[in-house]
Amino acid sequence: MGRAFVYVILGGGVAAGYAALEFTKRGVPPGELCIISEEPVAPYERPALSKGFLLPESPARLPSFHTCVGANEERLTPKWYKEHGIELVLGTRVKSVDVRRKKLLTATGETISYKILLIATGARALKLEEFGLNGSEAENVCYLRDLADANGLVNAMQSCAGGNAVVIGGGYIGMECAASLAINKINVTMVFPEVHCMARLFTPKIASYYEEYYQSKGIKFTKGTVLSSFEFDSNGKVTAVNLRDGSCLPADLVVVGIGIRPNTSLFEGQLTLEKGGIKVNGKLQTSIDSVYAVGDVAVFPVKLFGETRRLEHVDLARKSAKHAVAAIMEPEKSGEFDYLPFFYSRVFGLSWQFYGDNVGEAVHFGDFSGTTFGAYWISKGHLIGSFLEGGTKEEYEAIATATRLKPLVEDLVELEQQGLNFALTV
Ligand code: FAD
Ligand code: NAD
Ligand code: ISD
Repeated sequence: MGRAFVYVILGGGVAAGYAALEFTKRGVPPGELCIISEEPVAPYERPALSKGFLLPESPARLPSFHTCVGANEERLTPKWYKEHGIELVLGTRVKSVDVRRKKLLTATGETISYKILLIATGARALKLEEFGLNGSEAENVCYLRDLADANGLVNAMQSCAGGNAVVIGGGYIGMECAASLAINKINVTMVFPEVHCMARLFTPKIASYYEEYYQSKGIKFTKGTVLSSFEFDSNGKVTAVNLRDGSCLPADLVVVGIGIRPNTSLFEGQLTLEKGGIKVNGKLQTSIDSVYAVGDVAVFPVKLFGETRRLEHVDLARKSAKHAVAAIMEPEKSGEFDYLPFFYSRVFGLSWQFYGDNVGEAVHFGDFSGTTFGAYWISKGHLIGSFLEGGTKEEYEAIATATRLKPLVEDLVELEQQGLNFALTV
């Protein structure tokens, strides 16, 4: 015997919180919806963990950043779920799913059945061990994916005041954690294999702006190499980081951000997987009609690009969750998901937004020695991606609108001269 629900959300992260809000907006009756999460707390805005949560003064703490405050919606506290008759099964890992029988088995031995399953299992941080290294278990080696990791990082930072941190990885976690560590007065060296930071998105010109800004805050860069091993003390704490280029960096703290893997393993052999994620259609529905997937784990059709993608960003988690619930609750009224990819970050006093796709030729604009600059990406004669640092709300809206329109661009020199005005007047 076990419990039975009409709707079950598997995973209790960003997408789960936004899906719950949408279910209630669409009138889900009390007792019909359940969220099962391995995390011990109700869904929260994960982006806060590398930003407000790590501040030395007045840091963000739950309950202040439960979903759905990140999109200026209601804040869904545990009390909210109770009042809406939504069952929160927290601190509980689902260890198997049978999509034909529509049943889940939890690690606590409970069977939970559903009519409709919404998969929102997100992703896990890649470990050094997966690259043939060891040391992840040392108490001063930190990853950052969930609240437990963030608490561990805060503790590690507190025992390392004025000391040395090595940040492994030059992506989002690397950049945001390096900034937070510097704000906490820790000496930071970033190590990554590429020639510049944020290689998946930034052009060399954009990257050099951020690298110079970081250097002005005391952050050092060791580029074009990777970790080869750690030195440990007799308590198993890391004391230094050996790099493949032969250099050695002293370390009181190591933060690792070397990418993620979507949590798909429960569904291997049961659902169609593609590009490392769970394949869904324009209704966010998987290869089994009663199962939907959203957020980091979903590979979905991006109509704008005419191909499927998996994206690892919070806006997608929020919007795909909302669309999936609309498709579940009112299938006849809901259309195909038509998503404009949107990424952003905030570090120190900097803030950027990106819309669309970063393929083709990049055309830079604005003042790279000042505070507002950007880039457009032109592919097959059309503008298909836009990046802006230091914009106003109206300017960000303008680059988003322009990117969605995919306007024809005949003269790249003229586009460069027009800069932001191109988006503002398109
Ligand atoms: P998640 O939020 O990861 O939630 C997945 C949930 O599923 C978790 O609660 C997990 O415990 C649970 N789960 C997984 N497997 C099981 C299981 N078997 N049983 C039970 N529960 C399970 N994106 C941006 O666009 N901007 C940002 O500034 C930004 N900052 C970020 C900062 C950090 C530190 C991190 C880690 C990510 C950040 N992101 C940011 C990315 C963004 O947070 C993710 O894209 C988003 O959280 C994805 O939402 P999700 O619901 O798909 O997955
Ligand atoms: P990432 O993919 O952004 O960056 C991974 C980085 O790891 C690469 O840039 C590379 O420099 C480095 N790397 C890869 N293999 C390595 C190796 N063997 N040794 C050393 N370095 C190596 O991933 P992340 O920074 O770990 O971020 C994790 C997830 O969190 C992503 O999904 C990301 O989108 C999300 N996140 C997003 C934001 C944001 O959107 N503002 C902020 C934080 C986290
Ligand atoms: O999108 C976000 C983001 O970047 C955060 O820090 O949501 C959070 C919230 O603003 C919650 O504090």
